Amino acid sequence: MGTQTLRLPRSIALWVGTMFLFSLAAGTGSAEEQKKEHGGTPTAAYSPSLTTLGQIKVTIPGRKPDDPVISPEEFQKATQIYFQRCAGCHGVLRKGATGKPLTTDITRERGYKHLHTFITYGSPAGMPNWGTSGDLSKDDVDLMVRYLLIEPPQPPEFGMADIRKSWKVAVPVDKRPTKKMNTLDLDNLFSVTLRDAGQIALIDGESKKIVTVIDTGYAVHISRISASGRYLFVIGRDAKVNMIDLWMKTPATVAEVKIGAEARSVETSKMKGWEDKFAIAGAYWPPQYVIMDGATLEPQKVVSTRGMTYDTQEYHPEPRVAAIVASHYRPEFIVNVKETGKILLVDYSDIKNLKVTTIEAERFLHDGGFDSTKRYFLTAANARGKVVVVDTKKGTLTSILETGGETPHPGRGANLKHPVHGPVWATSHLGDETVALIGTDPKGHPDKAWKVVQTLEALGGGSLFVKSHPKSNNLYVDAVLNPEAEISASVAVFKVSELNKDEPEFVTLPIGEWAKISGGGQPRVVQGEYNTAGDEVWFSVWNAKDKESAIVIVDDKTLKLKHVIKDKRLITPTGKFNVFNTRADVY
Ligand code: DHE
Repeated sequence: MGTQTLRLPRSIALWVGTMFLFSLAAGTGSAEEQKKEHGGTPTAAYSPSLTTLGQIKVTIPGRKPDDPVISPEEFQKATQIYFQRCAGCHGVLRKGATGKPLTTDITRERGYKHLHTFITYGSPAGMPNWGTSGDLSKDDVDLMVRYLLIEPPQPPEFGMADIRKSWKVAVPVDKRPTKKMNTLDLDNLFSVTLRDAGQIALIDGESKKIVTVIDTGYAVHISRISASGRYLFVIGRDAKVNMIDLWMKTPATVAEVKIGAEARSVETSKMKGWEDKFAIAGAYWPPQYVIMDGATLEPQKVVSTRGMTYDTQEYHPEPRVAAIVASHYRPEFIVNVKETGKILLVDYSDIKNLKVTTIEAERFLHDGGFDSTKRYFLTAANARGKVVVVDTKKGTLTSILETGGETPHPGRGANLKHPVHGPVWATSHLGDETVALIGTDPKGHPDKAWKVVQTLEALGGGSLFVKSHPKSNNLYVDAVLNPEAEISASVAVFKVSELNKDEPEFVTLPIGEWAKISGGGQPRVVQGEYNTAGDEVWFSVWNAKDKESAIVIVDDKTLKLKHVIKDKRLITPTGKFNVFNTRADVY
């Protein structure tokens, strides 16, 4: 175990962080210079994609006489590439998001050659070098340029009629068990995303054995658990929600529904008196959220998020729904709307007369979690380098602060008891090695609240998740998307009790090496998750679909390897959600 041996030079790390914005106005050099300058980056690799939308059949919209020649097959192929690679930054309708608009008035003015150069070589301002990286062939680049010169297709809406049509109850409520029918310790069960298999594995925390593998949506993303701990909700990128009954002899899907064409988030009602009553899921396309019955997933209400940006108050046609959490203080879901920069407090106590409080926050809201009291929701406006704090008890904005790093990405964050600054919440950054610790105790430490009280330096850029536990003295920081294979397969661990030092050192855990993966690949180590007792941490060793992956379990006290889970069924494991920690928001 070395100390600070794998740090990425700050200059590279900062470069990584500036890669979000696509600028058509960036300068051009020689082809060779451009090749050198515009390598692929973690941030570019992490740009939201619309994984499933491209599979919907589209037709070429209203052709004009001077449109470039393109066949219907080519148009479909280009649409698929566009949704997977480009729409995350430039928008489904090409009206712009973190990237510049690519509407035909702009693309036609720039012309074929200009667009060809940009797609081939990228730009220092954030456009990936799709051509020189080999991600797109010469023919694909040519196709994409022609595509951008034609009006974009409008993907279909997905309203209540479609949602209802997709709704299936496999086991009605009265046919479900009335008590737990298995001997599993449900609180210590882990739901593990098997991303590219479109499945989740339920793994027993004690024996570390796979209990069952359940088919879910395509490129499944996250799991959340009902307040009682009985029902597990999983969402695929294709917006399919599976509801799994953990009381069954072998847990299985009891209901499913599709709430849109593309989605990332699902949550359930947690307020006292409303446990297991409702579920909610948020879509990337169409931009909407859907409130469902918590026992059957029957859709109750679909609400569009289209509307004005919080600042310039201009219409945005496709503001995506990012993280959703459930308040512990009010019967409300807290819904991040990415592009308009609004946080919605959706009151589920009266769905018919739905009351929604709209908080002006910041654009590009992504992920986040609660402070240790579960009163304050801290969430990253990642492309703006900020964290927004919402008081979920009062239902108001508390603060918006700069984290000082490039592209904060907390996951749900990590809560620590800092030896000097009191309770703090941590976020790492996608764009550099820093970890920002933010004071969260306005009563006990008023001068520190909602300020960055300390900045740590971990392994390098490309971090997505931090993790700690109320019973632990450790803070774990991954570096999933770091370009260096050794760094992306390692995790940095800080001792919380030693954070009083001027430059706290960390220990590097070579998790990927510990997994002893056979058959090659370049596995990345992603997202720590504690067991219920808070004495071990699980990391995914995430390899390609056709390669061996693993889950590595670390003893939290000794920081030594405790166990490696390997199984043929463990295909592309990414997120892991311990039932107790997820339902009680322990992190
Ligand atoms: Fe995620 C959470 C969106 C890529 C693993 N991811 C989230 C959330 C959102 C989101 C909005 C918060 C959900 C919530 O709390 O309700 N993720 C996106 C994207 O748009 C993006 C950038 C690209 C995409 O096309 O999906 C993306 N995410 C990834 C990955 O590549 C990861 C590393 C691997 C994977 O499984 O695809 C990944 N995202 C995760 C995980 C969480 C998550 C493990 C939950 C973390 C937690 O602790 O709660």
